Amino acid sequence: MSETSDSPASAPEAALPADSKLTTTKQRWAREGKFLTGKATRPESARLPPGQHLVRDWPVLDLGMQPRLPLDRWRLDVTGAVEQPLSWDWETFRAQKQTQETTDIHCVTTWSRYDNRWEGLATRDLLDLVMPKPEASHVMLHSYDGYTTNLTLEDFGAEAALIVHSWEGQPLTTEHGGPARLVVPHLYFWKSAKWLKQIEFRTADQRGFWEQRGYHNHADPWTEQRYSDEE
Ligand SMILES: Nc1nc2c(c(=O)[nH]1)N[C@H]1C(S)=C(S)[C@@H](COP(=O)(O)O)O[C@H]1N2
Ligand SMILES: [Mo]
Repeated sequence: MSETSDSPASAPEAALPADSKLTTTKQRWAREGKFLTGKATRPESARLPPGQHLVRDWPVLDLGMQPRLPLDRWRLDVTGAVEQPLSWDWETFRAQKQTQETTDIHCVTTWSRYDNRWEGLATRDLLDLVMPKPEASHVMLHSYDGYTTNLTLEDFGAEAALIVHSWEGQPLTTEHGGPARLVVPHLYFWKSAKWLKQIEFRTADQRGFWEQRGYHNHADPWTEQRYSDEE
């Protein structure tokens, strides 16, 4: 790296923005330790969670129907315990700040797939826009096929979680949840709702489709939270 005369030390201080609602929310999260995933960097030898095997193709799993959403009829609604509910059409969604992440998929049916390059809106950026109310603790994701799945606010806003519209530089196909799906890479893949329609912020937890049918409420692959500890 070469030295430049225009070093940051000699540059004038950038003016700090005044305290906005947004920075206030972030400061509150910092105080409360929100979104600490406890994630540690793992050696490559520990990349595959227990009981999983690696696949190269990308299996398709759904409830037997794949809704086809013309982009001009697509909407994403954010509802419930937020300061700024919103209803986006496709253009507005695509105009949001873009983030790329390359992450692994871990499906509860024991396949894992490494290095999926996603692009979309970071859930953290969505949180900044909608500003969850202090009492918001969970989200329920609602999909165009009637599927639902639930997450804590912390898991929804995790570092690498995205609402994606592209995979490997191409628009997400219908079978994999396009126009847009959630990807929450640190949990089993059933938490990553395809054909995303509505994100409902809630003040209490409620189990989603698979969570009501014997799957674990949290879904951490590293501790094999596959099936429910209930009943
Ligand atoms: N809307 C919707 N999202 C869904 C599902 C579904 O049936 N409907 N299946 C879940 C399950 S069980 C898995 S393993 C993944 C599968 O995603 P894929 O088909 O892209 O591999 O989507 C999850 N999200
Ligand atoms: Mo699954």
